[in-house]
Amino acid sequence: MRSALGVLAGATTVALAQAASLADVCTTSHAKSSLPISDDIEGLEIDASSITASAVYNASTTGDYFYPAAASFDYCNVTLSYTRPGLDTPYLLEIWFPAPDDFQNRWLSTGGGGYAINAGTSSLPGGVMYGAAAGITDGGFGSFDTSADAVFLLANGTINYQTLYAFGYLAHHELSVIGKAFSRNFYGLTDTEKLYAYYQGCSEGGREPWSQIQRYADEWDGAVIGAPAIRYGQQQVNHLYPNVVEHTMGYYPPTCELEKIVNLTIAACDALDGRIDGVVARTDLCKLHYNVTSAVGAPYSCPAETTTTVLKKRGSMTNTTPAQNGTVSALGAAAAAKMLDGLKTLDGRRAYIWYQPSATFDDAATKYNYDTDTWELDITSLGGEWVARFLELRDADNLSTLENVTYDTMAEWMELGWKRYEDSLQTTWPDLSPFQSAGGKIIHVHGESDPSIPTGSSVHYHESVRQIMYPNMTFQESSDALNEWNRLYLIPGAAHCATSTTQPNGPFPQTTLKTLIEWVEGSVFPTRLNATVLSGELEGEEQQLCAWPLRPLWKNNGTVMDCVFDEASYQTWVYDFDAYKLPLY
Ligand SMILES: *[C@@H]1O[C@H](CO)[C@@H](O)[C@H](O)[C@H]1NC(C)=O
Ligand SMILES: *[C@@H]1O[C@H](CO)[C@@H](O)[C@H](O)[C@H]1NC(C)=O
Ligand SMILES: *[C@@H]1O[C@H](CO)[C@@H](O)[C@H](O)[C@H]1NC(C)=O
Ligand SMILES: *[C@@H]1O[C@H](CO)[C@@H](O)[C@H](O)[C@H]1NC(C)=O
Ligand SMILES: *[C@@H]1O[C@H](CO)[C@@H](O)[C@H](O)[C@H]1NC(C)=O
Ligand SMILES: *[C@@H]1O[C@H](CO)[C@@H](O)[C@H](O)[C@H]1NC(C)=O
Ligand SMILES: *[C@@H]1O[C@H](CO)[C@@H](O)[C@H](O)[C@H]1NC(C)=O
Ligand SMILES: *[C@@H]1O[C@H](CO)[C@@H](O)[C@H](O)[C@H]1NC(C)=O
Ligand SMILES: *[C@@H]1O[C@H](CO)[C@@H](O)[C@H](O)[C@H]1NC(C)=O
Ligand SMILES: *[C@@H]1O[C@H](CO)[C@@H](O)[C@H](O)[C@H]1NC(C)=O
Ligand SMILES: *[C@@H]1O[C@H](CO)[C@@H](O)[C@H](O)[C@H]1NC(C)=O
Ligand SMILES: [Ca+2]
Repeated sequence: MRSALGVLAGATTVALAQAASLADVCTTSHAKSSLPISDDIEGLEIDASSITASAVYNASTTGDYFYPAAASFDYCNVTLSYTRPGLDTPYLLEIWFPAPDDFQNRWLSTGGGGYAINAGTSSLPGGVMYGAAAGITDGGFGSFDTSADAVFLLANGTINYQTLYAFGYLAHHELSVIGKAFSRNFYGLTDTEKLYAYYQGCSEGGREPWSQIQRYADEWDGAVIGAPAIRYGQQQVNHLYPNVVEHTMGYYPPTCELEKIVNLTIAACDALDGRIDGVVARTDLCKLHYNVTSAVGAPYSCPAETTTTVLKKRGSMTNTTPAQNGTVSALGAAAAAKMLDGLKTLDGRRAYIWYQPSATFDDAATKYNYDTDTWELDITSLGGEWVARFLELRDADNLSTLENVTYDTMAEWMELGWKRYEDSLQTTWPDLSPFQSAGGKIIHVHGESDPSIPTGSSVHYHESVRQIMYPNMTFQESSDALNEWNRLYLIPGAAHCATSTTQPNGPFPQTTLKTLIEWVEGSVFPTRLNATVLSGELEGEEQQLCAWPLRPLWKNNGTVMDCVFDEASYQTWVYDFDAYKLPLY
């Protein structure tokens, strides 16, 4: 398909590309003759015999949170493997090359989620539809379906450092270096023709681009970064925080009780943003004005429910909850308040932060024991696997107990992971001067009701970059200077890399890569970010999100959204991590 962005590129498309059809270029012989030479790819060795190429016509997609639907597009699916000299393990790449007529001199790297370095091929249409050759890497983990955690230990106690550093940052660098050089040859670009390079991804796929931007100034012209899993040492342990709260208090809240607290929070805070639409666009005002203690005594009821979660490597897990009726208890509200406050050491020093009020309490989920008719601890393996495998270096998927685990243990685990993986997974180096000097642009987004990575995590990193890069400027000057090239937009009501079912009228910025391309190639400055309501009664409504540190505030009875600044709200996003002696960026 011809992209709506044709006007911006096109002019530079070379003779070969104009003359050739997809069938002409989508052959193993053309792919082999387009292989970059070793010098152009930092000495990596591509196995020419591994190349496959097959044309795919009339593909379509119903869209995704990060790209819209596309009725029909064609591409050449190319796969190959390469090695680093001296290492045996091959790395696999899959690249989708648009038809020559549709190619617009663009490259797009895409990433993964959880411990996966790619999201299968699900992110690739988002590049092809904008005339970009788009790729994924397997990280050298053995297959595109193998996650880093599956090959992280060579044996109990022994880290596989190739996996660690490939996952940390190297495999993505290599994907870009090979992908860009290969694309230039595949379409016959001359040395003077510009190939624009981009990245798009969310969650772990949001950590991966920061790993590159922090190290490689020239790798890309711009990146769309969603809810990044950065500050890894803290982030992964943090999933266990509500389990430790429950275990410490000896109170295991019924799932319906926490669901009711979320509903009451949304109801109480909805209007604070100036518009009654079931969306808490100002969780900061919610923090200032709503206290979960007021939920005590509210009646709740939920029907019996069976949910099945598919677990990698472990089949699936079915969780059944009975019909529930009750009233929110003082202990339930106190547990929620403690979680919302974030992790502090036993002597009260802050070690980390929690999700914003209005986010669901997924990590806090308990399980029902039908034999004893009680709610019990259900350790989340999101955090449990991190502690068992990456901190204790045991080949295990989960922790079996939280016995003897205190808030201080949590803080110690966070510091251990931070130190051990500072140069691979932590991913919070705040000096991005080389990337900025090279002209790089960043659009960073994060759901304001994210229940898996704290929204404040993105805010804190953004503010760290501002303070480190512009130490001598006023707040206003440094915010303006940062916003010229690195912009953060919080997404009202959105969950983790997605809309939320509890706030269905919230918007999502589905066309952000298009906005980034227009900024980089067309100098269209994204003062506000286009977003569309994708579900609920307001489905189809368009909104323009505010760039941090400005915050949304609806006026004229919820018909016009302004972007405003107020100091008290801002201060709710400022954290003093005094549990550590070193600064936590
Ligand atoms: C793709 O769709 C077009 C239009 O519907 C059709 O003409 C063409 O034959 C299709 N190509 C293939 C390979 O199916
Ligand atoms: C691309 O080609 C590889 C190798 O033949 C194949 O395994 C993979 O499924 C193909 N991908 C798509 C989306 O067709
Ligand atoms: C919370 O609100 C949703 C609708 O937004 C509703 O379906 C659900 O039953 C409510 N849960 C409780 C516990 O009231
Ligand atoms: C919430 O209200 C309770 C009870 O009045 C009080 O003890 C607590 O300090 C309040 N919490 C906040 C964060 O203001
Ligand atoms: C819970 O309360 C509702 C409404 O009062 C009632 O319809 C339902 O039967 C009750 N369920 C249980 C399990 O007691
Ligand atoms: C590795 O550690 C796990 C978890 O402690 C244990 O179950 C397993 O038996 C150990 N494997 C070996 C080979 O020692
Ligand atoms: C993790 O282990 C704990 C303790 O055995 C168990 O309660 C929990 O269900 C496990 N979680 C997963 C996702 O396997
Ligand atoms: C908890 O601490 C006690 C006392 O030091 C010790 O006996 C016990 O083995 C510990 N439990 C676990 C699971 O580490
Ligand atoms: C900030 O000001 C100090 C003291 O005037 C100066 O030494 C330093 O170089 C300045 N830093 C920057 C980044 O301009
Ligand atoms: C953003 O939305 C405005 C108004 O609907 C539209 O004119 C503009 O083209 C959109 N920009 C992008 C990059 O989609
Ligand atoms: C304000 O908006 C609400 C909800 O859209 C509507 O019900 C109400 O009539 C409006 N009030 C005025 C004064 O326009
Ligand atoms: Ca609202």
